[in-house]
Amino acid sequence: MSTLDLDEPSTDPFEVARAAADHLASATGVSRHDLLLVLGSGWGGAADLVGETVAEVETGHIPGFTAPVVAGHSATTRSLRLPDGRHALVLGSRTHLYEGRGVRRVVHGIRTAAAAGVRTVVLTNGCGGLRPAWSPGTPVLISDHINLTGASPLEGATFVDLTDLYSARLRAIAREVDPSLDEGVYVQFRGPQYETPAEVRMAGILGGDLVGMSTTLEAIAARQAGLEVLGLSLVTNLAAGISATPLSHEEVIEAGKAAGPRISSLLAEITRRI
Ligand code: 8IG
Repeated sequence: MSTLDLDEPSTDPFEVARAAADHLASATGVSRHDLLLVLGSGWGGAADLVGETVAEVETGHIPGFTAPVVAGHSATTRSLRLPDGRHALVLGSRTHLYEGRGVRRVVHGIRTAAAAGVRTVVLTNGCGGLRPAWSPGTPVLISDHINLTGASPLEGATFVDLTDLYSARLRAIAREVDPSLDEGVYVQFRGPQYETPAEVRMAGILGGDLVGMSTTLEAIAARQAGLEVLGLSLVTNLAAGISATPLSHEEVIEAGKAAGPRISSLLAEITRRI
């Protein structure tokens, strides 16, 4: 077994992350990065206004990463140069828990970015909304989360404080950019099936506003690594039972496309200020 095999329990995932960061540094020619942007469903084109692409790397070639499985997700990692000279890594795809490849793979991008020098991460996703006022295509700031996956990226007795996990400072900056942005609590289910209407009602009773299949494990790993986290959800559909129509992956892709221009400029402007 290679010492870089994330599936091997004796492997140190942080060592694999350092190897991935080394690979990125040589493949991009950028020795340190400042920010990480993770692009979820609907956010694929949103990084184009953030900065100038310095290099593009096949994600599957980076140690510890695997090629994505979800249609509509891209498989490259980009290095962007922001107008002020800072460097951002952009992950155009993520590994989801429902893929069954283990939590280490789900958070490997976060740990790699941290090893590459990143101090701030913007986690984006497409999700279902519980508030009828959030029509498909509405961006929402994540204020907190409820992790219903039963999983954690932390191994052993690793006690990490999650107070203010979704940085109030970064949320305030986002609201300076767009004062109309609402905030909500993101509830992660394991998926890959969407929720039943009863599960959506449960999420609402528990204090949730958004339902999705990503983000919380990455946010936890980011906090463990000492990163500051901003979470941005794009409500691509009303959660099951909130609207009368059934959910479809096509609807999700369509809402993402329609919201493209707004969320692109939103992400660019926020990234510039954080
Ligand atoms: I896009 O309604 C998208 N992802 N769990 N529920 C869950 N994940 C989602 C949803 C949704 N929409």
